[in-house]
Amino acid sequence: MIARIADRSQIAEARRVAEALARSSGFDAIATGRVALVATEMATNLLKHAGDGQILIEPFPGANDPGLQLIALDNGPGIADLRRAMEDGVSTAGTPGTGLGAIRRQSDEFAAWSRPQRGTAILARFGKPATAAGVLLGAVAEPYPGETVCGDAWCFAVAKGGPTLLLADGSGHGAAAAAAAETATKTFAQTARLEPEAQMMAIHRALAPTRGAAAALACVDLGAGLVRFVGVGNIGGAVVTGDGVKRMISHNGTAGHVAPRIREFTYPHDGEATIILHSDGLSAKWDLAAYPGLVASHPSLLAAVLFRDHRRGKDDCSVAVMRIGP
Ligand SMILES: [Mn+2]
Repeated sequence: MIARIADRSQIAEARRVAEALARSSGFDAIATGRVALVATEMATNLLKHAGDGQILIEPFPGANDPGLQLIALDNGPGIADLRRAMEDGVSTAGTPGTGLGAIRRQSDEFAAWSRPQRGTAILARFGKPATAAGVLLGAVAEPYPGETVCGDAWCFAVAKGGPTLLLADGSGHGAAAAAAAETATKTFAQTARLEPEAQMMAIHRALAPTRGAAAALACVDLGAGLVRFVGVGNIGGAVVTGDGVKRMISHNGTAGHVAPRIREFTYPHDGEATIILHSDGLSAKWDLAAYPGLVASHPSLLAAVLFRDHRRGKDDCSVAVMRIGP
């Protein structure tokens, strides 16, 4: 969920929400305390350095363990020297700069991106995320405003063809959309021995009793230097390499109901690539040229900054990012 931070009373609210998610995710008291402390520091920093901002407080599914992430986002002046700001005792606002250093110490994974005039994004992750050698994952998924469940879902697996990322956007929003998206991720996880087109076919069949979903999966063939992409319906897909950004092609349809063409498209990569999948809750008009260094930062920060600036607002919104490299 999104904790808006515009005044001091919202610091405690962000802390409460983060604590509740940590407890319901199965974190022990000590880990829950660390999550609460980071939420407090993030909220305090947003007020102090940017005036206002938001904290995305989300589960981040681990392989076997609970996981969650907090991402602080603002449109403030940005931090000119991130490394220096990390050192305790240094703060551009003239106060003891314990914020970023404390957040880094308390979290299991930490990353930051900031540029003058482009604001700041800070990630703190707790628990071990599902991953594989040479693969870094990030995502944000937030429900339709006012809903408590998100009708979009993503999933990662090392499938037959290689590391594979799936994103599903259940039709509409609310519980029925979430159920359709969850059927897609479960089927995806159970069919990792299949090739991409066969996996999507299985998802299409499994979704028949549900409301249906847009779905896309991207499989990285490391040996052949290809991204293999299969999409049904409106999921935005892009592969970013040293040669630039290539948008990937989905066919029209609704997985579970109408999918006349389930077809794989391939895109070359040179061993290093960033794959972005997003639901139509994000406008497709994003341009990475506006965000120097963002594509090389943590995938959850890339997902979160696109969310901050390009969320449409009247839909579930999800962005999942997979980076492969040496
Ligand atoms: Mn949607």
